[in-house]
Amino acid sequence: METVIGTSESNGPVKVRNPHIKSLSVDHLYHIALDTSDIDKLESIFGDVKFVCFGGQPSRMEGFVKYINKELGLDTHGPCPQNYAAGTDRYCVYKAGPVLSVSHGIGIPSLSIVFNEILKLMHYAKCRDVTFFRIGTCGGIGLEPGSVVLTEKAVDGEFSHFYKMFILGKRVERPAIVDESLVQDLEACAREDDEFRTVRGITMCTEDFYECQARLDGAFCDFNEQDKMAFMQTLKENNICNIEMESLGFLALCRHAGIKGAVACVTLLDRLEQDYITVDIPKLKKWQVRAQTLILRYIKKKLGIECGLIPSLVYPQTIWCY
Ligand code: R2B
Ligand code: URA
Repeated sequence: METVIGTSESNGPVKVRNPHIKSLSVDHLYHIALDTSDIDKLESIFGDVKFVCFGGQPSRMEGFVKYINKELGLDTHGPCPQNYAAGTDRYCVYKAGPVLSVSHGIGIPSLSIVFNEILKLMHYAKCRDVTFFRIGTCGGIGLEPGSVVLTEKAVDGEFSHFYKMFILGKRVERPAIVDESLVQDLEACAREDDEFRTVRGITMCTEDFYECQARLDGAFCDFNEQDKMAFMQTLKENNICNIEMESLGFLALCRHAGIKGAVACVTLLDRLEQDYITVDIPKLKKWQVRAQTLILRYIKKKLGIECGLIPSLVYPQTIWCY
């Protein structure tokens, strides 16, 4: 089994690990409703992307792109997010300067489809040194709701950090390796005076929201409160501090693609206390911005904005609405 430590070196050009791609006259990125019939156009629109931020919900990712636009000073002509995947309602794809904001739906299968197509898009657009983030929500274990968790290791329900899939009838395992220095850099983006805690920890990634996350309130349940609490205790003993549904696939895909990737999720509830998410909408919106804020600070640092550089000088090719 491979045990490779994550690296933080820049990735260079975005590559696809598929020799057959070259022979396609037009590649249809079906689920994001884009194709390669005009590759120059793809490059002119997306060629400056350096950060791809994935999150579950389209509306959240639209909100995120507006936030980035504002914070990077790109919206002086008024907020005008264009959904480049408007030809489909499967996913959304927005752009603000060097940042792409993409929805991935729920679970690894949904994430993996849009990941494949966005990776190809970045490749065709000749992007270089791109970092991927998943900015999401999760259930915390013994953490105050509204905390931000940076995944230092993702594991499945058996506590294995291998993402398993079946290809041509064979089981293939790909390790979900976190880029340690990226996690450290993100951790350094937390501030003492933040009104929320940022922690790093192990994330359990499940195939389901209910039974696999030990919930007693799904349509199916063959265990009781005691069993559930015993399992929560096991999670704690294994230093697992949050549960969600994409981190394992996301980190394994990033590593397989040679892309630096990290996962930052806000906890919506403490699973030691409850199963049902009771947070009201205004609070939920406020909490969701927390993980986004951390990523924004990282992006600003990388762009040198905190050093006083003007964004439009860093990214002269920024265009407001394509
Ligand atoms: C967190 O929240 C979603 C389930 O409600 C899922 O996408 C996840 O990982
Ligand atoms: N997302 C999950 O997958 N689980 C939770 O408990 C909350 C959000």
